[in-house]
Amino acid sequence: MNEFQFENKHVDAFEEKSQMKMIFGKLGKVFASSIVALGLVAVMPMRAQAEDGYELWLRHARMDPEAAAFPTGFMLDCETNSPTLNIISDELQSAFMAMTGSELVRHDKLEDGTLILSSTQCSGSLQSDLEAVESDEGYIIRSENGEEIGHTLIGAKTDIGLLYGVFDYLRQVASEADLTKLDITQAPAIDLRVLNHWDDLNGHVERGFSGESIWDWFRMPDYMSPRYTDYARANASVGINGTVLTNVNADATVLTPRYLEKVAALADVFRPYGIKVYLTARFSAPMELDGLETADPRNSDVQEWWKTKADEIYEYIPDFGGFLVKANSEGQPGPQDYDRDHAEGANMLADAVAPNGGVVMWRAFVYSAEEPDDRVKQAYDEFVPLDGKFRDNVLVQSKNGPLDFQPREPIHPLFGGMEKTPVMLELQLTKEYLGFSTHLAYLGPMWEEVLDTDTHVKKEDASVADIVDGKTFNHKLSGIAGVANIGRDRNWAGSIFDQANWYAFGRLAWNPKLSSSSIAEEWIDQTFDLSNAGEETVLSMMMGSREAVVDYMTPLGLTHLMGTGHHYGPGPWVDDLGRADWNPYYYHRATADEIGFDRTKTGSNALAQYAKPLRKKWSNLETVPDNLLLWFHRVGWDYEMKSGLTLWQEMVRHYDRGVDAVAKMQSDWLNLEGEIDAERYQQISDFLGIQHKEAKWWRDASLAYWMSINGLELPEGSAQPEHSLEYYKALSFPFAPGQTQ
Ligand code: BDP
Repeated sequence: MNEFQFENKHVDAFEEKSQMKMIFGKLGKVFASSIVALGLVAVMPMRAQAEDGYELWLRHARMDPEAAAFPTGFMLDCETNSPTLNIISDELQSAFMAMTGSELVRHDKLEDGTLILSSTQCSGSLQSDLEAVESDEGYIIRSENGEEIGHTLIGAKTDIGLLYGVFDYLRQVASEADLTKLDITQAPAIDLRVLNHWDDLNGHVERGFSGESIWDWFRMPDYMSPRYTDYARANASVGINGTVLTNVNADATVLTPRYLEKVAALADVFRPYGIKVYLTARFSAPMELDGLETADPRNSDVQEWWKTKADEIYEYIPDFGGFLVKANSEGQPGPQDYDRDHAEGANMLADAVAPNGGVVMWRAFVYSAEEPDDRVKQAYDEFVPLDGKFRDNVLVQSKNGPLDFQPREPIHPLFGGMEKTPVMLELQLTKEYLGFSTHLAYLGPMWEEVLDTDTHVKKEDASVADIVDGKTFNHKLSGIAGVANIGRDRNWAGSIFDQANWYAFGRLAWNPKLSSSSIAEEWIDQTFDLSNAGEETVLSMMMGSREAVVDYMTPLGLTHLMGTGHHYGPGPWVDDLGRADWNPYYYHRATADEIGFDRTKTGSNALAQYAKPLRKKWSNLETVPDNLLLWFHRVGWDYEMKSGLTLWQEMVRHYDRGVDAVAKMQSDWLNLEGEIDAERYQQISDFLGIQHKEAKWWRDASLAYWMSINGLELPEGSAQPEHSLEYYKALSFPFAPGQTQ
């Protein structure tokens, strides 16, 4: 029994909780607003059991038993059994108990209203029904309304596909779909849907803002926290099928037997949920662990070492997924230390895992020891010449933009730039550059913007989504990675709204063409029990939240202005760090007359890395969107914007708009008091308070700095910064969380 089920089985406490939910929840949507309007909230009893967010989107709130054609029971039409099938039964039963208050009985023969579950794997049947399902992980959900008897079929080729189908079915229930008219065929568009944990073996999470690592390495494998099961369950519920357990800034120790035993224990927990385990490989591991003199990929002892190591790993974990590697970047060892290229390094590891079906995810986030003329050009310059040289089981993993998970970047030119190599998309769920876990920033719209961007490398549509899912260049392998925002906080992600980023990552990894607003709606449906008006409010807060962050941090294509090291708060003035491209100044280059980074032909010509239509659009001041202006161009402070305002006036307008948007989120949230359980309501309220304070800090400090450079006054009606520039410059945060160790 896991913690979710434990809570659900404590029916007494649960009943009381449910009664409250019935007042404000799905049952009471219509009545809730009138109760609030009548001022009756004050006399409501307090909830016996507060919600703290642990249950994520899998709370299975109580529903009106009359409202839907709930199944009368379920039947596992299977000849064999498996741990996954047991999970399916438990999941269905505990979900229906929570939602309806009564048991979903297990039938052994077909009755009216039965939910029938079957997979080719467990019954050998259903083959023809599943012809349209393109993947072993896909499924169908079909209402079959015969003359006498109606039932719903959930079918899949594998038990894991069936588990995904069951989670989808439960999502349909939560979103109040008509359960008598379901006709769903689903298959994931992307093969590898992987979380990347930047977790160190000592429990620290690099760029983690939700507590320590959930991996309790020290106590494993003798103590396996129930959280690991809950983690697997949550991932499976949104289709995530892989997890890289360790930091890309890797520690070779995880490859030693003592740790492999722990990794194997985790893999055992995750397996029935369809989740494979991957590890980060430190390129110099043969030297560190076994005293080899070199890690040169051309050295046969080194090659042999990796083969033996890979075989050893497969003894512990027969379905080990493979390696994720950060090499020759930010001081990490790699093949270039021996004058070899990325392909030689990646191929050596690929050869080691290939006999057992493993893959290598080789990161393109490279940052060489020498200063480039423009940092954003480096990955393309290093990787494109290697296209065609990688083994079949290598994917090149690229961040969404060419710099580093900024609030807004153009797409990375590697998407479309490499035809023969599958390029995997890396997104960052943890909000290193978007206000940590206290700022509400729903990242769905940002990822949608990236996935929808047409790379123009083909005549027909070749959006980033089409490249990543392998269709544009017909790749057999495809993948997407999300840098996890998960830690040991009770609510997992540091805040309730950060759970939505985990959820959205999974849903987009399954189907990168989904809209971020439909994903947000699903998440809201499952996370809160709101009136229709309440749902609308939360949806509009979420959908506008990322743009608000862009506005108050890095408007109009500005980028990388965050405080040094920890990336907390503004530091646009920083210009004295050891290397030019570590400094915010490098990215804006503001003088009394101009601001921005010229990436056209007259500047670094980074634009040459994009296909012609994109290059033309972004090179031209007439057609470049305002939101990328200063990323690609250097213009005067008095440059006339499309709005007719000067650049300076427009910039100030954006900063003001960002702060106002947070104030609006605060007041919108206040209106929801009483519709949301006290603990989650209060934390979100407090976090919005922090966000408002920090948005204002960002605005004030940035404007104070820009004014010190351009000597301009603020437009009329715009408030002066609260403090002097010296005040903001003097702030220091030695203990800000998540720093690199
Ligand atoms: C940067 C982070 C750093 C990571 C690096 C990476 O600040 O902690 O190690 O990315 O992705 O954004 O390798």
